[in-house]
Amino acid sequence: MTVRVGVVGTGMIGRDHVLRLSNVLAGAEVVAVTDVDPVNAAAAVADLPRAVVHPDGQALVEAPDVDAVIVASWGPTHEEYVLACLAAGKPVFCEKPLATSQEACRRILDAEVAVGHRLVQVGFMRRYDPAYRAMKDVVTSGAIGAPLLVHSRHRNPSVPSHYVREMAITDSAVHDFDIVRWLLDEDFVSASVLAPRRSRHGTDLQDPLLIILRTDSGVLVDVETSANSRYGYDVGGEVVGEDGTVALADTNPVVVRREGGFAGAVPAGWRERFVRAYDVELQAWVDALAAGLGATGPSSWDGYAAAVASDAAVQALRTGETVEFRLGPAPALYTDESGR
Ligand code: NAD
Ligand code: ISE
Repeated sequence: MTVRVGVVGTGMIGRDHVLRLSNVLAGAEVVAVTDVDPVNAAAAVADLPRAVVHPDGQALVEAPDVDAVIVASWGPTHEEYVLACLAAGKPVFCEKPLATSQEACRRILDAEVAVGHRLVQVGFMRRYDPAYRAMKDVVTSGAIGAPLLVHSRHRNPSVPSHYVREMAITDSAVHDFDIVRWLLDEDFVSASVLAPRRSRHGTDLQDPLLIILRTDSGVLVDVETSANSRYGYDVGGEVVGEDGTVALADTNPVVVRREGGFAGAVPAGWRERFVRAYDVELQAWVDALAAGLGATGPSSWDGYAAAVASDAAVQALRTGETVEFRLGPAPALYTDESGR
């Protein structure tokens, strides 16, 4: 069975997903796209003569030949399209963040629970990255003992012009919130934010930031975000346990030695660093749909959990205070692996 996919938002990652589904992955065909910029949408499917450019997201979701939808438009538009997919009973892969506030994520949760089975997968692709997976295996095996600290480094060489101050939390650090919660298999209970003096590259951003979270069992997590590291896209992570540590390794096919030094390359951006993870996450989504499942992988609950941490961190940034919070119990839909 070929899954017929419609893509809402054909910017950077929307276009990548169109290409990925069309040229790299198996079992799916892009049959529809839409974007507020129709020229952009048409360009994304220039090589796919059968794909239709719809006037808006609602029309795409309702199109009878669209089996499933990818939402890759700007974060503030996600809620509307995910709710439309739920209303139409169609599976939806929503890029992170699931929505830009915990209240919006709650509305999605409520709608999905009312449907009665999972239909939403959130684009937390780090969970599909081989290095993060190997790291989780070590943590879960108990080899380093109980985790005590986590260091998470998230440096972007530069960011688009629409990236504003709090997006360091809501658009970037949400990845760290999700991956650490997944690595440790526990929830956060507080957030505070420290800001050093501003990078001269940061323009009007408060850049960089240090976000400190505490988990339920008392693990301290620091997330460093930078929007203007300049030198490359540098994502790092280390879990410090009672008996040892595990860290993401710097990987390079080659190391160059010259003029008294040695060097390897830092990835240029998220595309390069996580290319394999994007492929694996989207293939897993397509395979789940072909197998008759509405969704597997990161759920609306995971999107909600990240939004709760994000909202707390934004509040902490604004007030300078430590913000405490509790996630509460997940609806049964999200504790059953099958999502049914
Ligand atoms: P982008 O600005 O390049 O593209 C967004 C596109 O959405 C634009 O073409 C814009 O015209 C379109 N759009 C905006 N509002 C719309 C609407 N109401 N209906 C239809 N189209 C609309 O941004 P991007 O970098 O591709 O990011 C898109 C989403 O993907 C964001 O949520 C972002 O956080 C996420 N993202 C995730 C990753 C990842 O690593 N998982 C990487 C990049 C972006
Ligand atoms: C971008 O939207 C992504 O999701 C990237 O993975 C992340 O590293 C970047 O900071 C975000 O802006």
